[in-house]
Amino acid sequence: MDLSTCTKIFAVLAIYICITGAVVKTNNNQDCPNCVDDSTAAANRWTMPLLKYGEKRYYLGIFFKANYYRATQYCRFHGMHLASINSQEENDKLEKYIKDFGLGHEHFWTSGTDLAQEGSFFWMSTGRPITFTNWNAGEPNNFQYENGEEENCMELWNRDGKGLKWNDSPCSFETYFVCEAHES
Ligand SMILES: [Ca+2]
Ligand SMILES: [Ca+2]
Repeated sequence: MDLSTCTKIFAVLAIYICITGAVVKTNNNQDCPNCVDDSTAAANRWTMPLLKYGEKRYYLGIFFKANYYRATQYCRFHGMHLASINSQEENDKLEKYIKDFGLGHEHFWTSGTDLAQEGSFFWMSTGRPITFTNWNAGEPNNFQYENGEEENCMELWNRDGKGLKWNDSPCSFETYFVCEAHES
């Protein structure tokens, strides 16, 4: 084999490698145009810092407002539940966390509800009855609206400047929400 032939073979081989590489790359893009390298997925799993409390982590759903059901669905889709609050300390930590984000004036869904039985509230996230409570004065009042809807879903709301107290609210109300994740 003379030098000229060797050079030609090398050139063809180089072109082949380039083309093959390009095809593979193109195919990857076609198969999944919106895919990102999932080697960084763990670091990017959450889009904002989570409040850690014991074995629980709270996530604030503040990128869109949703009714109780959609908020529930969103939390579940991301491997979480709407939040439950089981002590004053937990309540205070969550309240501070929300206030530190400058969102203390907003409403936030929790998983609390009396949808199953009027007046009997439980946490949908755990299925357990609500024991610790932080209701605002006069709540829960199960207010009935003109369209017949009553108040069956529990939100955090700073109604009168006394902090994020609990209020039963119509489940169709669209607002922010708190999800909770458990370490496993
Ligand atoms: Ca009710
Ligand atoms: Ca109410």
